[in-house]
Amino acid sequence: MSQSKLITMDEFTIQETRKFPQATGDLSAILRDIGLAGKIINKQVRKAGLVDILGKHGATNVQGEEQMKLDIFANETLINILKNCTECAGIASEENDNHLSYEDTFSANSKYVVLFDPLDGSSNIDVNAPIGTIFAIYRRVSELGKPCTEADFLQPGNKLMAAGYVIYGSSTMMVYATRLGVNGFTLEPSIGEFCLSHPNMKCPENGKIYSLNQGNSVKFDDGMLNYLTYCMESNKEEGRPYSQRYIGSMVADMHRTLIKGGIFIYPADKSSPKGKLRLQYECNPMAFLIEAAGGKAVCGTSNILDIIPTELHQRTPIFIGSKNMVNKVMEFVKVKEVVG
Ligand code: AHM
Ligand code: MG
Repeated sequence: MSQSKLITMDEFTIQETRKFPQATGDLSAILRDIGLAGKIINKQVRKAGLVDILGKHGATNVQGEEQMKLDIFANETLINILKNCTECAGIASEENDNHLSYEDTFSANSKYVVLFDPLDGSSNIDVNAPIGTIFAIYRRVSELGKPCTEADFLQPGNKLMAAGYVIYGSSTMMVYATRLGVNGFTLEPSIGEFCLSHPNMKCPENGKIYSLNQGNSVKFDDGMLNYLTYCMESNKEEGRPYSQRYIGSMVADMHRTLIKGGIFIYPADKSSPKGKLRLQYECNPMAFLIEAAGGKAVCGTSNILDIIPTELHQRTPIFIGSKNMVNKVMEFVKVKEVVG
């Protein structure tokens, strides 16, 4: 990135906002604050390998403060930063049973709510594999001037205003989608700014990688098993057998899927009939983003974004990625209804 061409995420979002004369810039303020939280979380993630030297999580550090677990640290960082953001009325998080409505006069008049998984894939911390923060931003449906309500957080994905993730990988990136498209920003550590590095990201229509926890296949139904056979079958013209890649960190698996194409799957199985991943702060934001990039995301027969949520922490099976690969898997797998 040549310095003269650097566009910071802040500059970019403001430029995008100006394309709409009626836009107030409130959404850019939230994206900026999520970016700020991402930078603070990133700093802590980068130190994670040092905890054995500097003191284990849960132990007391040299200043006499207790070391916080990284996922709790990430959660508190997001909650506190968004509380200070005058545009955010409240949040819901994977780490909290219920939504949190910010009880101050500014927040009561704020138009947006944010849902997040503060540190997804946290079981990967120990092995230095990528992890991430996933976020989803809705315009609230409850009355302005009053605290936000659960209904604000139970909107379907097709009502999202923006969504994305921060990936703490070999570099740190923030990728977010609005209805205008998907853009990726790489953290330039020397200036502490996310800078536009991946403009107008598109998920290739076809791919050659399937990504799932194949160790669970003893619990899969026939549709899924037949699809796996299809992926592993030889067909030169169609580029099969496909490669299998699975990091076990949704953000990392989705980042690869977005850039290289492919399909990421977390299906329902005999022990998890509703799948594992959470609709509101894992699947919907990723589905919104991948659709904005030209890809597709379904729970079986219907689009993820059309599911009407009934619970904050509800799960859904997910098939997401390159459009043609998702269409193909739908020929094999049928999941009619996913509720709760
Ligand atoms: P988490 O929110 O507890 O970290 O769980 C979500 C993670 C995803 O990042 C990943 O896709 C999946 O769980 C991996 O699950 P599994 O270990 O069952 O393959
Ligand atoms: Mg998670």
